[in-house]
Amino acid sequence: RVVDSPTASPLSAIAEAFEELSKTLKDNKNGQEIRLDTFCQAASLVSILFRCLGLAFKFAELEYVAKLHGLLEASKTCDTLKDIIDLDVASDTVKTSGSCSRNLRRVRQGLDLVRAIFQLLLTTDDNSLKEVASTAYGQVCAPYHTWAVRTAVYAGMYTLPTRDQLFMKLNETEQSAEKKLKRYITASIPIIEYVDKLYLSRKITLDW
Ligand code: 1PZ
Repeated sequence: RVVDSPTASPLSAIAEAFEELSKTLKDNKNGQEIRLDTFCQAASLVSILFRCLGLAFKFAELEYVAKLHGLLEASKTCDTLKDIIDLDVASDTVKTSGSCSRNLRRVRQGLDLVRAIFQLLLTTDDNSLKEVASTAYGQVCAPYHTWAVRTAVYAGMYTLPTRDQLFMKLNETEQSAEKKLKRYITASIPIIEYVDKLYLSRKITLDW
């Protein structure tokens, strides 16, 4: 099968990777488990988006990549997302800084932020990304971030590229991007819900 190269069309690569992941949730023969290594591969494609945002979001990229790296290391010994939560539950380290369950929670928030940004991009044609990005961040991530991080992120919003510039960097036009944004939204929602259920079904609340 021919797969779009991530450099030629980052959005296609992202949409495709998440569609593959969400398929495993429908596929009963896997017992509907998501593999940690496959999850990390898909999630790592998202960091391409950061590189289109400029230097102000470099720190966000480094943060995101660090969490993913922790999960990737764990994938050498843990097969599935469920395994890392079970291990952290057993050692009472679910919320411990740097633990896999905590890193997974952070990566999940990043994926949901991208989902929210994509959804808002479909509802407006404002050429500034500031409103879209601020609204999405305020809904999805800000409640869980410290005051210092929130302040830095909102300040960084003034340095975002325009919508035109973003699509150009992604090798997209308005028309070509629309379908791919929708594909990611549709595919990511069940994955995000699945990750949340891993915590909730173990009586871990999601207020962190
Ligand atoms: C096209 C519009 C672009 C909008 C850009 C919006 C960018 C928001 C950036 C959010 C930065 C958060 C940076 C630091 C967060 C840290 O507080 C936590 C600490 O976790 P801990 O160590 O306490 O467990 N780190 C994270 O949450 C991991 C990083 C998440 C960044 C995800 C953003 C993904 C967005 C991609 C947008 C293209």
